[in-house]
Amino acid sequence: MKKNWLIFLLSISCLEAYAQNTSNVRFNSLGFVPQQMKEATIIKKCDSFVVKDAATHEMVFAGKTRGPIFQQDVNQEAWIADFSAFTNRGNYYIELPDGEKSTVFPVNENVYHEPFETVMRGFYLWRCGTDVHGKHNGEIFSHAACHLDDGYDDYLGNKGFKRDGTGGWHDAGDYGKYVVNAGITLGILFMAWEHFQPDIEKISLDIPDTAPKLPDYLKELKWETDWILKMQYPDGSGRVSHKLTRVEFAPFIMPEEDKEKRYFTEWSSAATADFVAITAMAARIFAPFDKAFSEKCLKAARLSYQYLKAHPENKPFVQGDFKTGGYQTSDEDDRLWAAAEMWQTTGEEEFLKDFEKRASKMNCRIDEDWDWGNVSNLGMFTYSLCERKGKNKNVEQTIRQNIIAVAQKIVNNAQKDIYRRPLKRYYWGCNGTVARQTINLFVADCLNSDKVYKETASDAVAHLFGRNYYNRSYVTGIGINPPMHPHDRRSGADKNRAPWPGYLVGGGHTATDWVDEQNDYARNEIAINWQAPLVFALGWMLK
Ligand code: 9MR
Ligand code: 9MR
Ligand code: ZN
Repeated sequence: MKKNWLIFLLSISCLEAYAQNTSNVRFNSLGFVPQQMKEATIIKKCDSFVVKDAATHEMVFAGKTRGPIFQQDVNQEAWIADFSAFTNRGNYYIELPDGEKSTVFPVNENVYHEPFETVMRGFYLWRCGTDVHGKHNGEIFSHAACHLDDGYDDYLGNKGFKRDGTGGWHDAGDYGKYVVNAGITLGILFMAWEHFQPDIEKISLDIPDTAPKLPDYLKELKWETDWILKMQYPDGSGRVSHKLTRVEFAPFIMPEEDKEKRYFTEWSSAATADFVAITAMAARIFAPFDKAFSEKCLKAARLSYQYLKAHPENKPFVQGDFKTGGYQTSDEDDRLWAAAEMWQTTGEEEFLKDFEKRASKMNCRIDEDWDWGNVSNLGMFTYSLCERKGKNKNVEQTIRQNIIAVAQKIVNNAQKDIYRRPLKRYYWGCNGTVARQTINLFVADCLNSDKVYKETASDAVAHLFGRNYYNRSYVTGIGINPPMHPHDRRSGADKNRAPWPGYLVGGGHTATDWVDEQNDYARNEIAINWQAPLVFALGWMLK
């Protein structure tokens, strides 16, 4: 009897998921801030729409749609409903002339708070070298302390020798730890702190007090920074190991069951340069809270910078025996970024000159579409927003113009897309890039304030939370019909039905081929470098 009831309830919830999935009215399922722009994409013919109060069913707004607009890549016609003028707090739904009703959405100032908290807490739940636990929708997600033997020096010519490489975050759905990917991730998270500190500080993250006196957000970033410091070679040279992983990927087991040996690998110049950039950032960001730690970071940054200066050639990482993530990338962009952060932190002219020489060589290029393989934007943004004196006017002006021109392109892309997706391409991890483009928009807004930048950024967030071809959220545990089967070893191996919460999945490789399947790691994995810009975007939306 009980079992039958369960099946009955399950089938109702499946039906509900199905109904949501086929809804023709798509928008940010997190809801809207009262003064924010409010739009929905409707993919069936309709000239008008109304907004109704979810409790009283009274009509609170009526409007005409714009459309039809046909879009090739999804092969759909769309009508756009704009109800920005409606600013009353409450819970509402959209109703079409034929009676179709959307799902219910809130309008209030706090709609981004919980998502920010859950998405940022995802980093805590990714912690390695400790037990973790977090609650979401009444369920507990937890594992015991893992990878306490990290790691071995066999590949650094010291067979069987173990030294401390514990801590940090797992990279993704796998349990490896990779410096290049940690670099872009921490860089973006530090940047979010530098710009949104007052708003971020108000949000408590429900994480253990592993760094007393630090705000929760910085506690979490220190966890990863502590680990990355261990990736510098113990020989005092300043070189930095490219990664710390097993030789092959682990099967779908919990992290504490993953007992294979893991190794510090050989260094790469890209990893070393990223190390410089983030330890330099860490030095200035932790300075007001922990002077000793700040000094330790800057010392480590200087050492690795000196090594790179003495060894200007690109030193690639070669996989050799390893089958885990490659993150192979040439180092010009990483070195540029390192120089920018060293300058911002110290003000020393050597770093400024180094940066400007490299920036000129790249024609002060700003990228519209960027990920872990190309972090020059991070260097360009830091330089551009830096208030220190002494910049070369020509370099400064060119970078500024390029930042604004590229942001305008991103705005145009989004405005042409029926789902307001700001990115033109689809590929492995492109949802992360959609989130990352909000950083371009933010920097442009700092240099040349215009409300269209933040509107476009909130459209990007809306896209990731349901205003899309699937009418689904791409973030586990949050928003409309979220992913249930991410490529994540913890989610696959634990006993909960729901996946670990708060994680952005990578997304399709065309406009219509995303699938919510665990085996499809190229479309449905989670990863720290996609998560960080989502934190950035939500951090911006807090204000
Ligand atoms: O699980 C791995 C995932 O984290 C990586 O992103 C992906 C690409 O490097 O590889 C996955 O591992 C697969 C391996 O490459 C091939 N055998 C099946 C593994 C998935 O379980
Ligand atoms: O995000 C990476 C993507 O850009 C690459 O195309 C892909 C194949 O090399 O690897 C992705 O990174 C994975 C890494 O290699 C291993 N951990 C999981 C990462 C996300 O899938
Ligand atoms: Zn671990």
